[in-house]
Amino acid sequence: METCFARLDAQPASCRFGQEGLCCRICYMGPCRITNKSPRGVCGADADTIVARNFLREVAGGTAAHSDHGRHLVLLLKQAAEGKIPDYVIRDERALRRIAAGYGIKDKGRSKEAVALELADLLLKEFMLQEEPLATLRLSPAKQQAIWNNRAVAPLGIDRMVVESLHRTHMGVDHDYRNVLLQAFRTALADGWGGSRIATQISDILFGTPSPVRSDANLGVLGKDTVNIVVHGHEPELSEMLAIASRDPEVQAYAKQAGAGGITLAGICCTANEILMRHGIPVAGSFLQQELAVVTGAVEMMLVDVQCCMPSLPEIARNYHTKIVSTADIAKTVGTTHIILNRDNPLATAKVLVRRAIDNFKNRDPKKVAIPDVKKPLVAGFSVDAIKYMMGGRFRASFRPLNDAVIQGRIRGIVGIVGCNNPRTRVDAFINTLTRELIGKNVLVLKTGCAAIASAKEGMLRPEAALEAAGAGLREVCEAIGMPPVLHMGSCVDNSRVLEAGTEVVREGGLGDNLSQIPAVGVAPEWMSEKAVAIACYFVASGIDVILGHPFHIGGSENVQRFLNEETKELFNASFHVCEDPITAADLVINLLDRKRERLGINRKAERKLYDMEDRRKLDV
Ligand code: XCC
Ligand code: SF4
Repeated sequence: METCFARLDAQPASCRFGQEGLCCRICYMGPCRITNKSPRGVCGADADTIVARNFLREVAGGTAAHSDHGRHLVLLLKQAAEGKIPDYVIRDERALRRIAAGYGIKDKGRSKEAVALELADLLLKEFMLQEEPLATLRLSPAKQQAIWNNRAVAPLGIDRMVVESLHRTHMGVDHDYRNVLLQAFRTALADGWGGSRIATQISDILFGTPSPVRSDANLGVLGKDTVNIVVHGHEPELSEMLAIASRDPEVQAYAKQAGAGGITLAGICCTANEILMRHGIPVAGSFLQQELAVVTGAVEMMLVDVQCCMPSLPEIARNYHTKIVSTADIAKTVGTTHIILNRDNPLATAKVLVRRAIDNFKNRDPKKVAIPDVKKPLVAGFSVDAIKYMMGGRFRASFRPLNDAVIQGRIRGIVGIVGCNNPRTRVDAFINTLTRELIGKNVLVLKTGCAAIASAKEGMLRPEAALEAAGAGLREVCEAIGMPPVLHMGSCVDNSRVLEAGTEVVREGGLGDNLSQIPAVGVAPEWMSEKAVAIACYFVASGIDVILGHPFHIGGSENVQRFLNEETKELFNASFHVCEDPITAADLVINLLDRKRERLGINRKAERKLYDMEDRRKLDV
C-alpha cells in the first residue's frame, strides 16, 4: 500500500530554493530564484524580501484555517441562539455566561439565548473590525496588551489581517523584511487570541467545557466485530452529531441486525481531540495514521471535514470496502462521497451516515482485516476551567496551588508541546523523548493536537505516568491532585487554552505581570502545517519562547533568521530556537525556564535540587 512514507521516499530531493524560502512565484515575471549570480528577482526583490514574504504567506494561511473554523462556529452559535437549528443547543450555560462577562456583556436577568446572540454578534465583528483592535486581546494581561500596542502589532479584524497580509505580499508592495515580519506576528496574534480563541470558546459553549475524562488511544481502539466509523479533520460540528447518533438505540439495533457487535466511533487528528475531550470517544490515531486506519481493513466509513486530511485517502480506500465521505462544503476530494450536513436537521444527516456505515459492514473482507493490537488508556479533558477546579475545588477554583508549586520549585516550569507529525522525522520519537525528559525534570507538560495523541499512545496521559516518570516535585503535585504529568488540553485551535492558562498564572500573581515572565516555553517538535507556523508566531509574540524541531523555510536570508531568532527578544521578550534532537531541546527548555526563574528570584537551587531526578532516586531509597 502506498502511504505518505512511500511517497516521501519517491519524492525527488527537496529543491534548495524552496527549502530556503528563496523561490518567488508571486508574479509572472518569475518564478525567480535567488543565487549568488542572481541576487535579485526580475522586479529587484532580494533574498530578505522574498523569504519574508513567503513566510508571511504561510502565517496568513495558518491564521485563515484556524479562523475560518472559528467563524463557522460563531455562525453556528448565532443560529442556535436564534433557535434555527434545534439539534444544536447551548449545552454549557455557565461557560456562556462566564465568556460573555469576559467581553463585558450584561447577563443578569437575560435568557441564555439573548446573551448568546449578543456574544455571537460581538465575535462576528471580530472578523470584520476595520479600525479597532480585536476585543479578544483584552482577555490577555494588561501589560501584554501594552507590549503589542507599543510594537504596533495589535491586530485589527481577523479577515482584515489576512487580506492585508496577502496585499502586502503582492508583487511590488511591502519590501522591508522587518515590516513584513511584524505583519506576520500581527496576523498570528489575530489567530491565537482571535480566531482560535473564538473557536475554543464557542465549542465550549455549544458542546460543553471539557473536564477530565477516560478513554483509549491508538489503532487498537477499532473493534474487530463492531462497525467502525472514523471521524477525521478539525471541526466538531458533525462529529458532535455522530457521537449522539451512534448511541441512538434504534441505530444500535440496526447495527446488531447487520451482525455487528455494536458501533465504534473513533477519531483521527483534531476532530478526535474535540470529541475525546468532551465525550471520551477514543482516538484511533494522529495525522500520520489516517491512511493506516484505512489499511486495517476494518473501517466502514471515514468522514473527513477540513485540514490535515490527505487527498490520498480515497485511493487507499479503493483496496478496501471503506467509504470515504467528505462533509464540508469547502473541502472536496476526488473519489470521496460528498455529503453535506443538513443544517435544518443535522442529527438526521448523522443518523443516515451511521446507517450507511452499518450497511457497509457486510462488505468487510475478513482476510484483509489487520487491527494492530495496540492501545493505551488515557485521561484527557484539561480545559483551564477543569484545571482550576482540580487545583482548588468547586468553591475555591484557582491556579494558586499551581503558582505556589512553581514558586517553591516543585514544578520547575510549564511547557506546551504541540503540533503535528511529519514523515521526515521518526513518528512521535522527538515528541515522546522530550516529554519524558521534561517531566523527569519536574516540568509540567501541556499538550494539544497530534503531539497530545503521541503522548496518549505512549501511556503518558495516565495519572500513573507521574509515578513512573515524573521528578519528585512534579510527582508530589500530580499525586496530591490526581492528575497526569502531561495534560491534554485539546485540539490545535485549543492552543488558545495554553494562552488562557498563562494568563491565569499571571492573574494569580507571584510569577510576573506578563506572559514573558512566567517560566514557560512552547515546543513544536515534528510540525508540518502552516497552522503550526502561525501558532509558533503567536506564542513568540505573546512572550513565550518557541523551540522548533526543524527550521522554517527561511535559511536563504540571514536577516530574516536574525530577526526571528534574536531581534524578537527585544520586541516580545521571546524568540525562536531550532533544536533538531530531543535531548538538546530538553536542555534548552530547562535553560530557558531557569533563566526566567532567575529573573523572578525564585531559582533557589538548593530547594529545587531536592526535586530533581537524581535526588528522587535517593529519596526512593
Ligand atoms: Fe494537523 Fe490538528 Fe498538525 Fe495534527 S497537529 S497534523 S495541524 S491535526 Ni495541529
Ligand atoms: Fe520575481 Fe519579483 Fe515576480 Fe517574485 S515578485 S516572481 S521576485 S519578479
